[in-house]
Amino acid sequence: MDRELPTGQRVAQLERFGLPEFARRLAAVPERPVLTVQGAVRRPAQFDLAELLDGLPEHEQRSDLHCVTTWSALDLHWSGFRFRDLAARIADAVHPHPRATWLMATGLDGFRSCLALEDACADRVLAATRLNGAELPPEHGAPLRLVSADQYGYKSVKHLVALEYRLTYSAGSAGFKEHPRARVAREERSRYLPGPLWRRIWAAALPLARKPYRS
Ligand SMILES: Nc1nc2c(c(=O)[nH]1)N[C@H]1C(S)=C(S)[C@@H](COP(=O)(O)O)O[C@H]1N2
Ligand SMILES: [Mo]
Repeated sequence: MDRELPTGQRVAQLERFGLPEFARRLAAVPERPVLTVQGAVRRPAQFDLAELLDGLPEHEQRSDLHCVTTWSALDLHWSGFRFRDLAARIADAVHPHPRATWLMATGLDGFRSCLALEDACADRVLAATRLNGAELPPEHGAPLRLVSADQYGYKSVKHLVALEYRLTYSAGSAGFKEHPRARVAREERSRYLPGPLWRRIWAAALPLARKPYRS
């Protein structure tokens, strides 16, 4: 677990969450999942996910999930692979442009988030296949999800199906409400307006934001 709760967060139980428009888009996990990699690369590719992950060193981590809307689920036990190990294997095959320093990740439901390659390849970033000792459940991102422990939850894309290497940042599904880096320790909730202001906005909006996921 992380040592203390970041500024502006409150403890909550883990439950399925996301942007309201994705609440009803929980797609069935395909029988043979694939990962498409394109963008600023020499050889775009579509990988069979099982083959792509085969033989990568397994990795586990206990970390908290901090949603930008001010809730934090504590001490989640994720396992899978270090995202940087996966990225190295992918890069060997697709040959990214040397100045492609951003990665747009897309989930099966169409949710997108853009991470700095540096953030995606940091220590506490997993490509997770298991949660709390069991197979990753569909509501939490089966078959594979990003878990970026030091960034707000919107960077931890569930049901990962595509990666696009990019030369520049481009906002994902949450648009202006996202921050390119989204570092929790710096309260980078959004690119515009300071974190403490967003904290108040989100805390007030949270009951409404949860509604589509609870009904
Ligand atoms: N594919 C996908 N990934 C997503 C989202 C989503 O709606 N779709 N929501 C993000 C947000 S805002 C948060 S806080 C976390 C929530 O993860 P959970 O549903 O496992 O609690 O997933 C993130 N990843
Ligand atoms: Mo979130």
